[in-house]
Amino acid sequence: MTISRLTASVALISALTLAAGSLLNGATTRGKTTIVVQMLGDGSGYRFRPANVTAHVGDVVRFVNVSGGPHNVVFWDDKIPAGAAATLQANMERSTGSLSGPMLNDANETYTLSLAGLRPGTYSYYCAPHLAVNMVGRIIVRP
Ligand SMILES: [Cu+2]
Repeated sequence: MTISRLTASVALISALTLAAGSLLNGATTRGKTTIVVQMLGDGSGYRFRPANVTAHVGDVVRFVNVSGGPHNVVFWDDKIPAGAAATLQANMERSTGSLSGPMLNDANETYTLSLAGLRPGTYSYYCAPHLAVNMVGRIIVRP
């Protein structure tokens, strides 16, 4: 093999390696994940379970009214990332007010919240009927 052909081969291998790297990076792109958070009210108190979840932009959080309802989800406007309110509000289907989700009155009723387009950071929320008994939770949104 001549030097020039060897150089060409090395160049080709380098190009293929770069291409493979790009494919691998593409393959690690996450799909949308649905995270379930239960809403509970029973002898152990009122709570979201799990109260703290870590998700990624584009994931979905599905709240399920398990017991002790009615429950809902309301985000504190000063306990979310700066500048995030408009997108969060737009993502809150059937919203009944500022950063407020609908009241879930029936057992097994669900509320689905998309995290699409949200700024990474911590989003803290509460259940309006049970804020006084500390029914609170938070979603940590990672890029
Ligand atoms: Cu509640």
